[in-house]
Amino acid sequence: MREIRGKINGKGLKIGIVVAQFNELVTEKLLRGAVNELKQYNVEDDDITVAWVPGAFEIPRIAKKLSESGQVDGIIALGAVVRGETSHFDYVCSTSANGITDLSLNGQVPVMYGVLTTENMDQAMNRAGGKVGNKGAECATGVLEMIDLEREIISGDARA
Ligand code: INI
Repeated sequence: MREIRGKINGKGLKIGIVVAQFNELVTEKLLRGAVNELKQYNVEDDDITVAWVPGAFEIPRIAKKLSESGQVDGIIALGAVVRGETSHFDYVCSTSANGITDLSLNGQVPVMYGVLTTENMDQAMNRAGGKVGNKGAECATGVLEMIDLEREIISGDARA
């Protein structure tokens, strides 16, 4: 049996983070969680690019530009869509998720989905460093794991 698991080591890696300004109270906590975790795993401050977009709807376009730029090894998308605050919750959620999924499958580098979709602000805050952890931090270890996993598969090292 061949089992492959990506290593979580950010040394020398460049990471792009696309973060929504909408519900910034939540998203800045997701961002802080992601950045702290990346640094914990040896990503240099200078190797982190943070791009702020207006809302979750705009994330896929800018994430695509970053992916195509060749400037990053992986991307983290961060946002917070809260049902209580919008009548077009489902639309914003699905367009954002579909765009990020498309980029994840067809783009140049791994992409992590750190867009919270919750019924209310409490649930969002709980997932942004509260009772249920920090989705930004989860995405940080996840992107490092994905980058290594992909490299192992592409290089064939996994077969060694
Ligand atoms: N954008 C979010 O990131 N979260 C939300 O909860 C939200 N609500 O509630 O509407 C939201 N809307 C803005 C949207 O993402 C776009 O920025 C806007 O429609 C302009 O294109």
